Amino acid sequence: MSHMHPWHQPKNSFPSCSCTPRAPREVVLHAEPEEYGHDSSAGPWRFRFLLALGLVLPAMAHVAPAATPRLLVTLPDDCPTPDGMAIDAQGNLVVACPNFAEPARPGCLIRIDPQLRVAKWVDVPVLPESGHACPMGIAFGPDGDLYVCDNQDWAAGNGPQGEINRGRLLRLRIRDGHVERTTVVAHSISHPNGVRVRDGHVYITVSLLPKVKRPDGLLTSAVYRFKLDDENIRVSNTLDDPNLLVSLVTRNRDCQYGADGLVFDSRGQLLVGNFGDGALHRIAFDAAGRVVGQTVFAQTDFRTPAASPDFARRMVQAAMRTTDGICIDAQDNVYVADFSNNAVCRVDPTGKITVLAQSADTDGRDGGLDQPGEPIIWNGKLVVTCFDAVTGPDKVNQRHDRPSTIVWLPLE
Ligand SMILES: [Ca+2]
Ligand SMILES: [Ca+2]
Repeated sequence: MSHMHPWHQPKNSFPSCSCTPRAPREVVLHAEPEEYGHDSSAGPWRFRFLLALGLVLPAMAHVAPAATPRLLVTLPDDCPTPDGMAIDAQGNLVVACPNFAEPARPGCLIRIDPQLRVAKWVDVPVLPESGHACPMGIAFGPDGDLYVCDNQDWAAGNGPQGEINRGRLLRLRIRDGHVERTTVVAHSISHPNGVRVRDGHVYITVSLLPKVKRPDGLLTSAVYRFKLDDENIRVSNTLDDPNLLVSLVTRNRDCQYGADGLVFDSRGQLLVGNFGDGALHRIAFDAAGRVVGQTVFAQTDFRTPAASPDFARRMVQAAMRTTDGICIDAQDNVYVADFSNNAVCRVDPTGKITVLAQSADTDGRDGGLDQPGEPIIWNGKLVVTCFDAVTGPDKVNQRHDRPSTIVWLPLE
């Protein structure tokens, strides 16, 4: 499954784990990008790993009570694949539904009010050439317009090598249940995924940049930044794009999928999940908004190759094996959807990882984590969408199944 993003991974024969929920584990690991191992047989890397393991094991002895995820809502048929979320000015939770698992259903937004009444809000305007829209990350701007990552062709790709090059960043003005105005902020984007708005700019992650070729063959992904009022910017998906803020490399050859969730901390630093590496990158800015540094401040300790016979057994024991959507609390604790492990983690500002909850393969009706895609803090709860669409040997999720769900965890 090397060089295949999660969607493309074949249906797997991975046996169900029986670990729901499991006791949280804490892992402390600080790593700079150059410390990633790219070859499990490499001597220096192995040494560093053993060194890290020696630091990690004592920390793993700490076990806190497990949180039990509970069902928040069961979603209507309009939304078989819930993903990104945002809270509107009235306190409703808005959920993006790219509906990759059931593409005949239009990509839409649903709205959940504080009384947990669920209703479809709007269909997202389609790309005329494709006839569909696939909203993933969403974020409200200061004027109430909603910025939407439309990841057009994630499931199949649309370019000669299966690459994706017609993703869009949309800005929607929604009034009275209708899309009153649609602005294409940027287009021709390869795999737009997460979005955040801050200080006059909109930031998106682009999880795959296959046009960027590295000598080592590793995947490049990126964060792009646009002005809130930008329109019709064509992105080339190369490192030459003026709107490219920072690029990331994903070192894990078994999961070549890069920049995903993103969020700003209280100091204005941008945190970005590097999905396949199970890592959180921290990007610092100067007063003028220029990038002045990128470090990895938290990363999984999991290094078992997918070809290893005990991969399936060990993968579910890893903390923060993958990093999908992320959110943050007022104390700068980051909450991470570990998509591949059916788990949710917390990373404190020092980089300490705690697995808060983890589920075995589930259809979701038990309130379990059925492939968590994104967390958000809403009305005092940690609310998590269950994407429930991707399978493969490295995924706990075995199948897309009803019900489609959003679950919650208590915040400590
Ligand atoms: Ca399900
Ligand atoms: Ca499932």
